[in-house]
Amino acid sequence: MTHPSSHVVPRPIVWTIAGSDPGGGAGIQADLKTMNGLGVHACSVITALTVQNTTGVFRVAPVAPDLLRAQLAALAADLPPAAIKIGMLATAGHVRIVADFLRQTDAFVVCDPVLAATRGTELLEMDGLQQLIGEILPRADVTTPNLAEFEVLGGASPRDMTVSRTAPSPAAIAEAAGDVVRRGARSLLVKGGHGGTEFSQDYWTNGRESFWLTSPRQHVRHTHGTGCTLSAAIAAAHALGLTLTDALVLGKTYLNQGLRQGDDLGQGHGPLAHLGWPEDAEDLPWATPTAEAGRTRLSFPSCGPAPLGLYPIVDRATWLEKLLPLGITTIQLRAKDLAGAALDKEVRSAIEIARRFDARLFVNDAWELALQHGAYGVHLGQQDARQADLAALARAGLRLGLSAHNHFELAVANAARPSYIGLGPVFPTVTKQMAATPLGVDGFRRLRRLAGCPVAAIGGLAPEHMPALRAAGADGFSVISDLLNASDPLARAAEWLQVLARADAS
Ligand code: TZP
Ligand code: MG
Repeated sequence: MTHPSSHVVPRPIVWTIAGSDPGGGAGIQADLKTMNGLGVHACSVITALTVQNTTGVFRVAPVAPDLLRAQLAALAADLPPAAIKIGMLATAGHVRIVADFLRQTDAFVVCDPVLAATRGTELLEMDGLQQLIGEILPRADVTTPNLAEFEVLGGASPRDMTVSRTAPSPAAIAEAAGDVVRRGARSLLVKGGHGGTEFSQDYWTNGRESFWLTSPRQHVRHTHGTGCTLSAAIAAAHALGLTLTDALVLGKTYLNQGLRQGDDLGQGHGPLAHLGWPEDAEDLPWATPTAEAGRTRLSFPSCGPAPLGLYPIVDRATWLEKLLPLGITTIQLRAKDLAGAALDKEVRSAIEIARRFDARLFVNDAWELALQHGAYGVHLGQQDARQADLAALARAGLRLGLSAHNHFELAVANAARPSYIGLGPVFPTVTKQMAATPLGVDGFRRLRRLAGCPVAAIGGLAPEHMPALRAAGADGFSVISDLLNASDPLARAAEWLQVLARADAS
């Protein structure tokens, strides 16, 4: 017998192991809303009943240990998890039961080390803390302390947790996070949400790599359950196929959306809004190597009101002479095989031709030549952008295009507020060796919505893809092989322009 409602591909299963919040703002209830909205099947293992509302936590009653064990066993036998989010664990005994269970699963694990309510009510017994550090953190793919919890994980006395002190410096956070990782944690996301500064800055490290995620601080009253929501979103996003770093970006984006759109329920700190997969570029954080860079975001000029349109990528300036007369308004010179004087000559020639046709020429990689010769813009991959002097390009008024193919790279690009983003590969491409799996139209649409600037689709594009990609929000269509390898590239370009005109008219 088939169930009419059954999904073709079953949704991934994600567990939350946490405490119940009858007010619906935090704990199990926040986790279920988050996971459900992001499109996974959520299971809940309850560690404790709390009595709380938006004004505070009044009672905590851990469930009997055998009940915790039984819930885990029942779910493991029938609904095994792709990812697990761990929140409040209440007692050392509960920590031990969960740690034992984690040895039997290879699920992705996010640990939100809930130690006390914001108002100070203890949510994990003191002897549970050492167990959490010793047995859960080394198994959790990421642990997400707020600043107070972070200091306790680093060795501060838990009694100091609610004493508000000045926030540690970024350097101190990075150093202390490195220590916690060296002592066994797999990776840490130290959340800056409780600080008092203009930005909310979170620091992630696994001991080898690190970055900061920054968003404007939102001064809102409904902040109950932010930690639960973030960790639940990270677990759900990973279960849906995002990498850890993509899931961290998606999690913060989800949280920003909930903070921005929440309403003030109750007399205290009310719940966030839960609105499903985030779709507003305003909510995307930006990723930078340092906290300082996160507070001094760059910004590049717009490419003007005309859509990027058909955007060929060519290896020689002579292509501009052939293609620009057709009415193409955006073009990129990507002469990977040239260097030195030959590249200089090619860049100058392309700039001169583009000026004659009033076209927007982006120079790939050779940003110093583009700057020196006054090109319209520069296009850089993620690796090249790290080595280029982006501030100098911004000061000189050049446009900037940046490549991205996932949530994390979109957040990296977002730090520079580029003129456009080249998003792909959308389809398999033979032109460039790429580790990334193609986004497809749906993946493109999802990422495109979070980009706060025009987006050019790239990778394996052909004219027949244009209507669907236009509908998915593509402003431009970057193409190499379909055009340049065609038997008659100019006829093929004319065909592209016709399909584009039809897609725009419909
Ligand atoms: N970046 C992502 S895909 C790609 C680049 C440079 C190659 C696009 O070429 P094609 O031949 O249009 O697939
Ligand atoms: Mg490059």
